[in-house]
Amino acid sequence: MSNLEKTLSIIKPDAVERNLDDEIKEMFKNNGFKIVNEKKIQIEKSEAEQFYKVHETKPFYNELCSYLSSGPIVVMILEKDNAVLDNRKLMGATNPKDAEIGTIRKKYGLSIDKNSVHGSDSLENAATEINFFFKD
Ligand code: IDP
Ligand code: MG
Repeated sequence: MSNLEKTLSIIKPDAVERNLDDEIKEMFKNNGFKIVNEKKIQIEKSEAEQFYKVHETKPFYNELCSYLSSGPIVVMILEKDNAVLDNRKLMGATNPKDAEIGTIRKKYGLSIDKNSVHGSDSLENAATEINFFFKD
């Protein structure tokens, strides 16, 4: 039985800055994801604060929001069967040091904060995050 889902992916500033966006997009496509919408943008810090509101009590919140708004990012809607979980698997662990071989963060991540990609962590958050960046 198919379970087609959409999830939100962000190629973060550290990866866009190193011109890795095309390579990372290829990794998604090679793993069965369809990029149904995408845009390269730079967001305001206030928008990053809204996007990462779930983390507002964390000690790294301020740095995290400064970082996400520090340069261009590529925001994408990815679609495939079980897209939410499969994207999390392809991304790898939050800390690239803990990420498995073959994952995006293992291959490209620089550190726990500059870990190259964001991905929605649940179907519910995927819908919220898609709506955040792609209203209409
Ligand atoms: P996730 O991106 O794997 O879902 P979250 O725990 O949701 O990880 O954290 C959101 C983002 O916050 C991470 O991708 C990373 O950029 C940053 N982050 C998480 N933990 C730390 C930390 O301990 N120090 C600095 N930044 C962190
Ligand atoms: Mg998360």
